[in-house]
Amino acid sequence: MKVLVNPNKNTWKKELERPVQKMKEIEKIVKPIMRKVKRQGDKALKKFALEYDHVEIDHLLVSRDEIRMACQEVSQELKDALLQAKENIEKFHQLQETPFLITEIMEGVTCMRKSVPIQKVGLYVPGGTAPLFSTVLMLGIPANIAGCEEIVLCSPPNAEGKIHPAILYAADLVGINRIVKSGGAQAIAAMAYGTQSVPKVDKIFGPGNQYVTAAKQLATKKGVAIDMPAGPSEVLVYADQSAVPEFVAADLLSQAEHGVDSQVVLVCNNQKLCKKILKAIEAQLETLPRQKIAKKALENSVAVVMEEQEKAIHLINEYAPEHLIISVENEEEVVDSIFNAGSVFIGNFTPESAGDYASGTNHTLPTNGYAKNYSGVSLDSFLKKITYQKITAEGLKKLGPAIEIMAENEHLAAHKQAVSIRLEYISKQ
Ligand code: HSO
Ligand code: ZN
Repeated sequence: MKVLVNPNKNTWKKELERPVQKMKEIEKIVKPIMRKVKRQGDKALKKFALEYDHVEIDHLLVSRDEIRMACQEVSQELKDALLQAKENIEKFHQLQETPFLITEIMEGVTCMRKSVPIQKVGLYVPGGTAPLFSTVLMLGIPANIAGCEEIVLCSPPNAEGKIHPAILYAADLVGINRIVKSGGAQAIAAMAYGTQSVPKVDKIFGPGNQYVTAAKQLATKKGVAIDMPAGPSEVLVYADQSAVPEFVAADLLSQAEHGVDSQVVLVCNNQKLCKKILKAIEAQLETLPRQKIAKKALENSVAVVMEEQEKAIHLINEYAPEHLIISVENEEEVVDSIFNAGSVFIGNFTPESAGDYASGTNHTLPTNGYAKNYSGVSLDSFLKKITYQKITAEGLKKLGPAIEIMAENEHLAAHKQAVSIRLEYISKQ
């Protein structure tokens, strides 16, 4: 982990650069995969399962029997934990519901707004080195609360042609019954175009590797929406003397273990504390089963000693971390000055893992600086808002002249006429 002491503002961008993603090269691989899925549907999905997952898949859809068996394989303690997480995530996302909005904006002119669910959504859950069954809850629960009519989940099969039992159990827990054994860019293509087993969806959600991300981005060109441009996980911890170095180290490592391309950033207010935290990282690293991955991620990572708090806050807002942990004495003041972060964790006893799994907030968050202009996934991500209006004759008499004059000045005579013709009619009544 490189250490910077009071770095000058004009060096921040360079010094805190995230590991680069070679999008153009990846697109070259992803485009033909997507084309094949578009043309051959299920047949292509099976072919790619053989090629990339090294397994022959007869039935792409997971059967009821497979789900039943998976439920038996999951331990009771994990089931209990998942239930606790589900309860909290459900509570927090239910509270995000907004009421139907109706107002008489002026006499005779009523405006309304209603949330309606996106009808068909596709959820992608990566397999790979860590089975992220928590993501099933983070996406499935708000999709259910929103009332999405069709929810399809794609996840890659393992060498035995199975999806991890905890992923299947979590999917069953949130009532998702169309689960497809397909991963990577081909799964995204299937949800974007539709195949015999996979319905074409309106919006695709979920994290994934660079191929999945590229496929999601290409899907947007075909009229499918996506949750956000996703990238590798990241965390920034802002600490002062009130922080516990061992806690900070553990939090940094918790994100570093996600992948070799993850990035973690430490910002602290003095060199002594920085040294203590780096030492704690070294010690804890030795005990981690995924230390190889975490070590690689630490090579892309930075510790910044920033003595002035104002500058530290400026740097945090410029970096716009996916996760921000604030472990400083004047936490409230600092929290209030943060504008760019996906999700914020406050105080010594709020590890980021809490939000990753079970506290209730969503863990699908903007990475790679997108926290400057994107929100994380929430109930809203599964809804659209439709506006309505109803104007009475009296209302049009009052509002009509303003519309007419605006239309005239935009040189749009037909717009004006749509009002004038009615006003004339009303005046003859
Ligand atoms: N930290 C990840 C989510 C996750 N962590 C799932 C563990 N499981 C999102 O950035
Ligand atoms: Zn995590």
